[in-house]
Amino acid sequence: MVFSTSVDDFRDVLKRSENIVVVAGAGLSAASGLPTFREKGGLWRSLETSSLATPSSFNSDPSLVWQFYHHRRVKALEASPNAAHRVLAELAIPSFLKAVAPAAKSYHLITQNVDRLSVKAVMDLINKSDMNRTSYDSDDPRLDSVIEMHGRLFDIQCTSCGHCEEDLSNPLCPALGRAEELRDSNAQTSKIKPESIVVEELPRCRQCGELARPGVVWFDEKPRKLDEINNLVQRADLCLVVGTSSTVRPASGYAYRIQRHHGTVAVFNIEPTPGDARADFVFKGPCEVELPRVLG
Ligand code: BJW
Ligand code: ZN
Repeated sequence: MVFSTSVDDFRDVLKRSENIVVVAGAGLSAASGLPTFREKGGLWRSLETSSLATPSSFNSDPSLVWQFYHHRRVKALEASPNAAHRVLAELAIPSFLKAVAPAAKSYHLITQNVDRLSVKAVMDLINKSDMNRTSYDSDDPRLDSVIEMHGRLFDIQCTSCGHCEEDLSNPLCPALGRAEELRDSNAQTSKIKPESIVVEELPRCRQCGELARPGVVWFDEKPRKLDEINNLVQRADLCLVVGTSSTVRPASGYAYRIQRHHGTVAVFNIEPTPGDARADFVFKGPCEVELPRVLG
């Protein structure tokens, strides 16, 4: 199939679309200063994601894996939503959605990202539009449009009792704070392996005191909200694939599934992806530029 790059043709499709989903990956947050997983040099200390983001890596070296996630937490805490997060967040507000997609009945952003920036972008918009509001309500239905299928970087999950809670503190525990300082001072020497922290000094569960882990989804684990996602994919007639290499299942298969029942697929990426050959539209370039340009 030869894909189109026509903005006008895409907008015609958007105007007719009823159930819209976005499938997003790390490229969505690249302009917020958060590195992607599969870019040159790796995400952290030249280690592959596949050697850190697995239950077996955590079981054999929880100190190493916690230091990786602590570093990611610090970066994500400092980051703000970019223009791509903001334009996608607008679609979560019914009046904005109707302006670009008058036939739309539903809109959902299925994100593989754990940085919370898509939720933050929606919260920022809600706070801006509701003048009297000083803080957001986490039960606001407009936030349900963001589905964080690989969990959340700021959730701390017990390895024993399963208790899970959000913790935005930095550092999460003194030992991780010290290790991050040491990492910064050794940055020039680019040490591959950090100092080891004893398990007792790593984050512990507030309920039962056992070792806690980051509340994210690692390889071989079940992604969150799969039933809800499958229902959305089943009925979607337009799918925007934004900033993902489309190499990790099950997210990598959603666009094809939507296309199989005659939905339209539009890819937004700076690089060619495995899905381009089958896509209906490809908008090559930074999504923080292309999404605002194309969605208007
Ligand atoms: C820009 C840009 C800009 C840059 N603008 N674009 C063998 C074969 C096939 C599959 C498997 C297999 N063995 C096992 C599997 C399944 C496995 C899998 O898919 N593995 C493959 C790697 C082979 N999947 C799983 O295990 C998943 N679970 C599962 O399938 O469970 C089944 C199940 C069902 C029911 C019950 C029980 C079980 C779980 C996958 C979990 C992935 N976890 C991670 C870590 C999350 C926590 C963390 O953040 O640390 O998720 S790995 C990592 O990859 C992370 C990401 O979400 C995910 C996807 O990466 P993403 O987002 O696409 O990033 P990149 O870096 O790859 O791409 C960035 C893109 O952006 C690039 O294309 C750039 O060009 C682009 N870009 N700047 C636009 N400005
Ligand atoms: Zn516990």
